[in-house]
Amino acid sequence: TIDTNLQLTVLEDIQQCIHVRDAFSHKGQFGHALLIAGSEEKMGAAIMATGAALRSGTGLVTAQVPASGATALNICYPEAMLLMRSNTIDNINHYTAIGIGPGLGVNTDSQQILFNVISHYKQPMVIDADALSILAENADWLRLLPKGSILTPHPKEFDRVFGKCVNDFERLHKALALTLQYPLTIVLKGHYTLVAQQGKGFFNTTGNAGLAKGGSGDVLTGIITALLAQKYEPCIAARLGVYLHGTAADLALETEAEESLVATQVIAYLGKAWNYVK
Ligand code: B4P
Ligand code: MG
Repeated sequence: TIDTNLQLTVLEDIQQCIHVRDAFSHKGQFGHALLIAGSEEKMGAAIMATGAALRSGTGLVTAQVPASGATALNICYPEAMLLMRSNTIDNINHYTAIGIGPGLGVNTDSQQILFNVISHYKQPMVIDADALSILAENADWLRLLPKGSILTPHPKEFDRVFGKCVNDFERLHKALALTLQYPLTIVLKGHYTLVAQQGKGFFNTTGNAGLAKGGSGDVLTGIITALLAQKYEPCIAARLGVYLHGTAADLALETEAEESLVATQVIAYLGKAWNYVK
């Protein structure tokens, strides 16, 4: 039965899949991540996704944001490059991964961007947050997503896209079944986040309730996009990303309580998390 396809992701699994960084390497070997995120009211999501991507190994990070948010992003992360919000993106396939959705909004411009991106981009991408809500309104677009793309819904977003489930058990089985139907990876977020691909499921074993706060999902999207940009296989990028995200939150409890932990600190602890898993 389908249940024999479930396993836990533990430290040894993660250690085995981490790419070694050659001493003679240069940034061109680690990919270029593009984040399409943020809106006038929700710039924080774009900033946090960008910061998380910068701390997850990719060579270059570009964020496409509304002009009103450019200064904030430049001040927080001068390492990132910027593109001003527009419905089309030049040379889109030159980015080695795209993450879309955090704080993007769901207006017609956001729909246009999402549709343009999924119809022109040819490599796996990460679809999160508002991009998932847009997809929920246009479920036919699921078929158009680049092969290998990763969806990162929390349970409410999952139900919005795939229909109401009565409980976690039904949601789990639906996620697994969907990955047999579509060439996608689904990251169903929660305490034991599930990564599903080709009918197989991997439960994460790190993280704590300090992550139950606004912004922590945006951080996860930045991490996974950066890993995809470095050519980690989608299922590995998702499992490693979720594991690192949870580990950063666990290590942050050295100095924080679950109550006081904030998403920007999860970003700050990514360095310790990487050292822990290597
Ligand atoms: P949104 O407005 O979409 O919230 P968000 O911006 O997506 O927040 P963010 O991106 O930071 O967090 P996300 O959940 O993506 O929606 C919020 C609405 O959805 C609210 O109405 C809320 O109640 C509802 N909702 C959210 N989660 C729900 C859930 N689990 N069940 C039912 N309704 C839910 O990402 C959070 C990250 O933190 C994930 O990586 C997650 O795995 C991790 N995390 C959260 N709690 C954790 C815990 N207890 N233990 C370990 N990890 C945890
Ligand atoms: Mg979210």
